[in-house]
Amino acid sequence: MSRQYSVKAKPYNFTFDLDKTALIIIDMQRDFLYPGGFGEKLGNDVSTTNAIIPTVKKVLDKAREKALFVVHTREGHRPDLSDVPPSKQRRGGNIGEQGPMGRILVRGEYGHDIVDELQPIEGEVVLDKPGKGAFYQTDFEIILKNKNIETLLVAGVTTHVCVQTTIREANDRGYECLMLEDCCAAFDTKDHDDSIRMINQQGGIFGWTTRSASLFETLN
Ligand code: TIU
Repeated sequence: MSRQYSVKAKPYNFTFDLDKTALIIIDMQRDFLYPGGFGEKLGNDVSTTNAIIPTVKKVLDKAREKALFVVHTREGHRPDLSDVPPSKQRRGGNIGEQGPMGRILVRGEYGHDIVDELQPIEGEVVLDKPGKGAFYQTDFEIILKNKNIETLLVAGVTTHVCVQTTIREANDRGYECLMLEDCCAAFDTKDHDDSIRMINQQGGIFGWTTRSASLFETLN
């Protein structure tokens, strides 16, 4: 049976083969979704990022039902902070500090982990990344290659930082990306809306965007 689907999207319908598609969920970590974490320490209100958890969960459930390959990323660093670029530390100076959810953005801490609702299950990949993009200093590309993945459905936070960076990196490497608009969030909704336009403009310069309802219509 064919696993080829077409979903309503901007700038035009997105066609993909489920067997060559991965769902990538970017940085749905407590540090970005709950008060007291990295996101809030940078001066942001985390209510917008927190609000997408149920929608991302619905898409994750659908992906699991359809046996899609799922990758969860986590932004964070070694406990000795040896992989934090000094420039990142200077401009987000609280990495490694003790917060209410443990040391900020440090691997192994409670705040660094993915929220309970979206915890990975057996067979799903967890990708720890030190930067914004999922390809930078990780084994993401070799994993996608080994799994025969050509297209990425992209969810997570924040739209204008780690989501956009990852989509741009993927685009340069030849992957087709469909960003799931209501499964992504920025702290400021203007940054979110601007990012959507940047991705799908100029005939899909970086990829396609759609809402989860369109994906559910397609994958019913
Ligand atoms: N600051 C901000 O909007 N985001 C990040 O620092 N990382 C991610 O987007 N995950």
